[in-house]
Amino acid sequence: MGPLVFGRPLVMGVLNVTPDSFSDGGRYLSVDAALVQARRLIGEGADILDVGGESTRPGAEPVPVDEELRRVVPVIEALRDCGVPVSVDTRRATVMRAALEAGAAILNDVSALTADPGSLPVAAASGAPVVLMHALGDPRTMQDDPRYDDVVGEVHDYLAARIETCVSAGIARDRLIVDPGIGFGKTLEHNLALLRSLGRFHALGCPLLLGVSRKSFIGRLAGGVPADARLAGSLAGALAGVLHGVHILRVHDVADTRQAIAVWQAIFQGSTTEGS
Ligand code: HH2
Repeated sequence: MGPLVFGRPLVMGVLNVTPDSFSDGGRYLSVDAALVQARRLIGEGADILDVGGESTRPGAEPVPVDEELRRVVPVIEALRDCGVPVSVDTRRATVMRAALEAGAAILNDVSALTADPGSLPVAAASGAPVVLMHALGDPRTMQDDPRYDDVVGEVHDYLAARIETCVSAGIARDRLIVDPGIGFGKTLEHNLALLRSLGRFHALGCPLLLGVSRKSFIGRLAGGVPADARLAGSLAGALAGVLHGVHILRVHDVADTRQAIAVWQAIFQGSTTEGS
């Protein structure tokens, strides 16, 4: 696919084909159940579907590569003609390659192509857009007392360095998308500082992706509500992203997010194109 086009923030619908994802684990494990959910997300207005076969929630154990392949490849294959681009949420080169062959159009790597030495060449050869996300450490340990002197500056500089590494490896700059990685090796205060300063990441010159949907910092701010009761907080976080001009919102609740964006844009940008 060509570079993504951004008239309004695009909505990336989350499709976790995992038994243990923090908010929807176990719901879409069979191909049929995943496809029902995919169709629902598309019907609700998803611009991209993000298919993942390995939970990256804090404390999650890695799954064997064969198991990750078994989970995501048939679903991506079945979504080949679904009408929206599919991204694959993986840290593994083998899964990236298989997903691209099955029809995935975007690579989404929460390790910013650092977890697997094979991923940089696969991404470069693919010509696909790549999401580079910041994480401090890996999911097993990332929430064990994460520390920064200046979280916004350090996340910015990390992403800047990853962009340069990717460009040197042959990935065109206009294929790169950056993401501060809310919840990935960050305390509540770190997450809030990043959300307040998202605008600073535009200096990186790449589209910005934000994932706040149902994350635990929302539970912390809302009296410990479980993941499936965090819609209102998720929308508040998403609108913070819209305020700061993010290009892609990664969400579980597509219709609600589209509605929030439409109202926001009508108020602040005078855009009342229904459903656009
Ligand atoms: N968050 C999660 C997974 N992948 N990718 C990007 N680019 N940005 C994110 O913020 C992000 C991501 C975690 O959410 P989820 O997929 O719902 O949970 P789990 O990792 O438990 O499957």
